[in-house]
Amino acid sequence: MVAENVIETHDRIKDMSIRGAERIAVGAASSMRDALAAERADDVGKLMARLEEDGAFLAKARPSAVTLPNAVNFVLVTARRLTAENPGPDTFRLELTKVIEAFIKETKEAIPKIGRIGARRVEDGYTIMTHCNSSTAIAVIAEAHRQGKDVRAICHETRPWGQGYLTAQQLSEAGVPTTLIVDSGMRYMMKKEKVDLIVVGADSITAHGAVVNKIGTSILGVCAKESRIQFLVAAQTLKFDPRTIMGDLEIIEERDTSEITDKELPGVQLRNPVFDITPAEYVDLIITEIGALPPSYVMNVLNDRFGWAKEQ
Ligand code: RUB
Repeated sequence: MVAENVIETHDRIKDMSIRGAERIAVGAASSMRDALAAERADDVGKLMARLEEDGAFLAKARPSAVTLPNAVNFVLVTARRLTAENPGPDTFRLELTKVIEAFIKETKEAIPKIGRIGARRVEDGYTIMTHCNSSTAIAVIAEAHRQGKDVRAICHETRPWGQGYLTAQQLSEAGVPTTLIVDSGMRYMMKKEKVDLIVVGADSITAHGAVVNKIGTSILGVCAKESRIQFLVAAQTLKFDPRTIMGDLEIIEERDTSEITDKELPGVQLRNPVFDITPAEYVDLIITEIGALPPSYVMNVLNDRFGWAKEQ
């Protein structure tokens, strides 16, 4: 049986009370750590079975959010490696908890680091456009402002959930002069306001450097290319999706259509895809905690950093 706290975290990820890729990863890893602490079994095999069952259940909560399976896999791969050393149950718990806590710390420190690296790409006087609510993209814009650069931001409403309202609020609270527009105004405002830079986040990034992010991001990419505006993606390497190495396609989540409207529309089919894919050729740089990378570099990171190619 899946641990109760894990079911609760799963449900909160699914209903979006836990949202945003970093919080999803931290939430998943912490719930596996807490379930391990609460498990009374005193044999490593049973503890491992607990982790495997909880992990498999958690990973299903949001199919497009790669940080979820990455966090779960990180815990499971580490746990499996530990069992190979034949530890006692106490050592197993202790060692695994230490590694999970280090993972959570590193994950939380990645965003301010990306903010500092990304801010190097922002010049004084820049108008920056962003989409949806990415804490990583916000970190870049807010850090540039904190460093004394005169920057302005334009955000999109981001239908149907309206995450752009959060972004506008957060940037404004950080002191950045911010404008909120409807999604369909992005191309008009890009030209009208002479946008200098686009910074968006990512839910996941494929081995070939394509970016999965909130629906509308790929339109922004096309508009940016048309206007020769640099398109930056701010995302930690935990978003790089190892599943795509062997040619698996990203799953695009479709959410309940009641999020779009509660109007009766007889005979009309409603669809609510919430992410889209921006091909690598629309992306200038991916700003990560290990530096600014061209999209073609993602495969090297998956290989060098996570050893994924070797694990396949
Ligand atoms: C959020 C979204 C964000 C990315 C990156 O969508 O698309 O751009 O998750 O966010 P949702 P961050 O609201 O559907 O989760 O940079 O904070 O990880």
